[in-house]
Amino acid sequence: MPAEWEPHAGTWMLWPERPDNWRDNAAPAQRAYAAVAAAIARSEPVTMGVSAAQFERARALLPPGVRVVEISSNDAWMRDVGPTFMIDRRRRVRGVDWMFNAWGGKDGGVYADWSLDDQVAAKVLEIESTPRYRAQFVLEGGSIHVDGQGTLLTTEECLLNPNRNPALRRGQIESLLERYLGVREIVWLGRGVFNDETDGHVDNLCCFVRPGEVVLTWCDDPEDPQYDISRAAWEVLVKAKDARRRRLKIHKLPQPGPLYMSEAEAAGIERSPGCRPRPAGERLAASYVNFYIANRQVVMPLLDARTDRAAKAALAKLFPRRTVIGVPAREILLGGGSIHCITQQQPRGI
Ligand code: KQY
Repeated sequence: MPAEWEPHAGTWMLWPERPDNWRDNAAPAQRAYAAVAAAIARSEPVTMGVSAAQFERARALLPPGVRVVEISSNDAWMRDVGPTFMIDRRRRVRGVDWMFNAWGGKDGGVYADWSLDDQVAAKVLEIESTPRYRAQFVLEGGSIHVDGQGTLLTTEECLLNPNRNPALRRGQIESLLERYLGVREIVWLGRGVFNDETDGHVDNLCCFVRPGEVVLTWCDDPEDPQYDISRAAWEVLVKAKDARRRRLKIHKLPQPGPLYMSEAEAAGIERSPGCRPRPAGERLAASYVNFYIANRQVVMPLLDARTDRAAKAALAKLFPRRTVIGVPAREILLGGGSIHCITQQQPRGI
């Protein structure tokens, strides 16, 4: 699996629509997704999958350069339901199609019917005429990060959670990751960001910025539950070695907030029995680490006026050869994720 900073043929996204996850009939979220697509489209092709019902609206809100194709889905998290694109030894692009169970199935999953989501990866690969490997293994793209040189980062909270692959032990999961993704070294962090409904996806906590270097969401308030989580991750990272036996350089990126769902925001979300409730006052799993590396840009979430500027400056230092673009992302966060979660890179092969 190539690293995210390697050249992309393009980016895939899905259009948000369901009113029991996105407030006000998803209109504010759609504007936020359109802004993310527009930012990425400045440096690479973007394809948006939309339902038939939303085709005209999406087309109208998205820049003309964004390709809009009809793909049905249960929600709008291409990172997790899309394929994981691979490059084989002959530089040909291939796609892994993981099983998907809405972040935990009947045991804590976010919604009850994920049958359309589970077909998204196959549909993307059909559109691209890219050979598909269907894995008999539940995994979401947001639960892994790689350096493109054989190292994978993940969390125990997610990958060892019995609501994903209850029959598999740690060693078996490692073998499957090695086989499907071509990695040799797996760095297991403990828990992900506090109150992350994905059961601690690593893409909200920590990622590689280049081989041998990671950025970790950070919190200096010992009263905040994120304090211990970030320190525990740091302890693991400081002892870890990557696939080339290098020690990792760890950059800390202070978290925004803490941020919470407001009364007005919660009031705009429809309640439905098949979908996780989003009550007012709930702590949001906000993190600046959930950014996306596009061909010439880093697209980062703007979440908190008090900290956005410092976070953007920190990312600009980490990515000196890319322009850092901030996109307001609170509406995406209200639905349970951020910019990395809604995007999926397709590497350039031959
Ligand atoms: O972390 C991600 N990759 C996705 C977040 C999805 C949240 C579901 N509501």
